[in-house]
Amino acid sequence: MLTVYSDRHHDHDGDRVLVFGALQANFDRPARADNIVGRIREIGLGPVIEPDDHGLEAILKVHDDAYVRFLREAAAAWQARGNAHALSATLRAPRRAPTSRTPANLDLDASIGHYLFDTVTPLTPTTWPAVYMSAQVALSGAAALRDGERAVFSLCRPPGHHAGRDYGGGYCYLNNAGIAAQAALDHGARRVAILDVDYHHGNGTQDLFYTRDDVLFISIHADPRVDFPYFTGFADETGEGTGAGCNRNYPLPHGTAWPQWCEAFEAACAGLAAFAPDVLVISLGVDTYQGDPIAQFRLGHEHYSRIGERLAALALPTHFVMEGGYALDAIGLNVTNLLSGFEQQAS
Ligand code: Q9C
Ligand code: ZN
Repeated sequence: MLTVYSDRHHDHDGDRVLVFGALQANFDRPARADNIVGRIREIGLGPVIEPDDHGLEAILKVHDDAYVRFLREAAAAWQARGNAHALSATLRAPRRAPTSRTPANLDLDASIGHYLFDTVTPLTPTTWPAVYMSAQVALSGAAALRDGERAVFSLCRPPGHHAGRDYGGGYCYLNNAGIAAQAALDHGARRVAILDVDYHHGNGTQDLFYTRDDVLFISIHADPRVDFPYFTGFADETGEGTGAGCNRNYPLPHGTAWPQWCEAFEAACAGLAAFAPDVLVISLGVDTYQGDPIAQFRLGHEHYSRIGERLAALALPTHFVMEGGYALDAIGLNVTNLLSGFEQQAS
């Protein structure tokens, strides 16, 4: 399988983040992507190519202008005031404010609270180049699929599925999977399905496509009553207006092991097949692994092979887009097991 990858993710390294008032190591480390690409090269999964630059326009199909400007400029403005450490959120808007106005002139207090919904998503002066390149990795994966690849792996970092049209959070800034899905539609696909298997609900992706019927979004994740992102991912969120019925959530309890995960996965696969999309995008998180330091599911290495095999049986052009996974010693194996399982079944 073809992998699209750029070393530029190293530019994003907000090493310490605020958790419950204390500075802690950021779980989104550059080593995550390094270990995955290392393992891909080690087992010879296939060629690893650099992304092309598909420009900002494809990003702005999915994201708000002012939000993108904030991502590009806020950290430099912060540094120009003499701050060396990364900028991160400090406030949030109170409920029932009469409007959700865009803060004027990049006022930093207001902007950071308006655009970033948690304190674990820091902005450094070089976050933007990394985030931009991560989106270009996904756009290049989408282009390779159009050029006839059966399946492509976009090794994105930073991840994207918690980012919405005008906000970021949960280590995410631009929604790479959403950008790739929209690019597929803009190049002639009539329907795209996105299956999100990351441990956390893909709140940003759900939000991007919630009122649309050209994108089916299905997510299997930890019950939002007990885990991040807490406020979305419930089973009764099924889409609105034209998008009614085109959003499906499978929340599962802490401690979920393979049989229970697989049951939700089988239901999701049936939904994907019935939708008959032209392209399938997989938001590929492997934080469902039993050894993940921030998650509470119990999948083992071998289960990722089963997931890959089952996805290949859907017989759809498939675009894997990297999301979460924080067990540094296992992330490469889990990802390559899934992609190899897919390849073996597909061939
Ligand atoms: N004690 C993704 O997997 N919560 N994002 C961190 C640390 C945020 C996960 C709490 C989890 C974000 C892409
Ligand atoms: Zn996750």
